[in-house]
Amino acid sequence: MKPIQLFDPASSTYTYVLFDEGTRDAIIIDPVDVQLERDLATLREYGLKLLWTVETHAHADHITSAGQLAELAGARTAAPAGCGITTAAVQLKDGDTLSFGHEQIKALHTPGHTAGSMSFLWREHVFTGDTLLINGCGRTDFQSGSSEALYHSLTQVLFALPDATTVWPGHDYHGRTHSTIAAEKAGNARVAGKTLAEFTAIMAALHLPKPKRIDEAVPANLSSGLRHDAGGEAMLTARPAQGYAGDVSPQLACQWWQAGDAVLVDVRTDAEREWVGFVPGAVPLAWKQWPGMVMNSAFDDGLLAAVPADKKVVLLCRSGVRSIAAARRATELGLEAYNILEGFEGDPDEHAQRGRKNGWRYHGLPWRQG
Ligand SMILES: N[C@@H](CCC(=O)N[C@@H](CS)C(=O)NCC(=O)O)C(=O)O
Ligand SMILES: [Fe+2]
Repeated sequence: MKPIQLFDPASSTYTYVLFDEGTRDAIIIDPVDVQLERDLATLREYGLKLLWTVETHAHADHITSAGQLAELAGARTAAPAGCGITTAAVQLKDGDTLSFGHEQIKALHTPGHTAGSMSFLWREHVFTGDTLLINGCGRTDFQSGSSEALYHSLTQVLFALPDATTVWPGHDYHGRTHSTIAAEKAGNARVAGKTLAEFTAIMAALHLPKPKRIDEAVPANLSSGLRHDAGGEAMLTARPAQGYAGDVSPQLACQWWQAGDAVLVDVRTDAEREWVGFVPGAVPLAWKQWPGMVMNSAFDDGLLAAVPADKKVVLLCRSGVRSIAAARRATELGLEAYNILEGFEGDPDEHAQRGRKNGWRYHGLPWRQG
């Protein structure tokens, strides 16, 4: 049994989908935001239920789709505890396992590329993220990288695995797909047969250019990819969007709502509302659309009953993903529909106290302040 290996050409990132052949429960490792549709299609094609999204580290070169997959496919998010990805539902420690059906992966803490970096062992396969690359390894010159730590992770943790273990890297920049522990132990140009001092000298002499998207990607990835559209000044005009009237800030939505110009519809599930908090006066109307599910007529009926023809509708969810789908549907039904950016997400400082199972957080939403 082999993992499904998917490639993002823009960042040369490999994403992996593993699943239990009987139950069809699945896990995805290092999903990339711009490949969301491809990944959802893969899940549909194989008939899989996504239980987990897992990160090997907080990436510097692309943005994860973990947060979006959590919303759209119902997955839970997991990430290495040392990576500062505060939105991840499960903070993995060395040796922790995640189960999907009768299968499980085991987390191996392999610091060096970043201090929190992990590899994941599944059967006779190891997913090495940017710790071990084919005939290479992750760089150690930013994001808490350490060539000493990486040398230890490579030689003591990964090279201690059985020789026949298949190595599935987080990237390859030369079109190679996989390797083995035996091959890397014998021939990896940076580490095979090298002393720590030699390895450290090689790493110090790499002088690689900084990843192009690092300043945008790292902060976004610390929130499972959900917050890169957020921040800055409150936006007080609607921003045009594809397939619905526009995106609005929570502040603008609140102004419209309080002025009686708009109906506020909360498309989160009952469970989310209960855990995270209600928005008093909002119309609760859950948007459910898992892969393969047909149209949700309860949503249509509820929406048309709640929104008079002369009013706008502003749609709120947890992070601003489902509310986009709901706004598109509302538009098809003839309404002037807006998506509230960021949804109920928000203040990261509150997260530690409020975040529960899925990292849900209270937002400093205008309608919560009074
Ligand atoms: N050129 C790429 C960055 C490539 C890069 O730095 N990759 C990192 C992984 S995030 C690395 O460790 N590379 C090791 C190497 O190229 O030897 C970009 O601009 O995004
Ligand atoms: Fe990386």
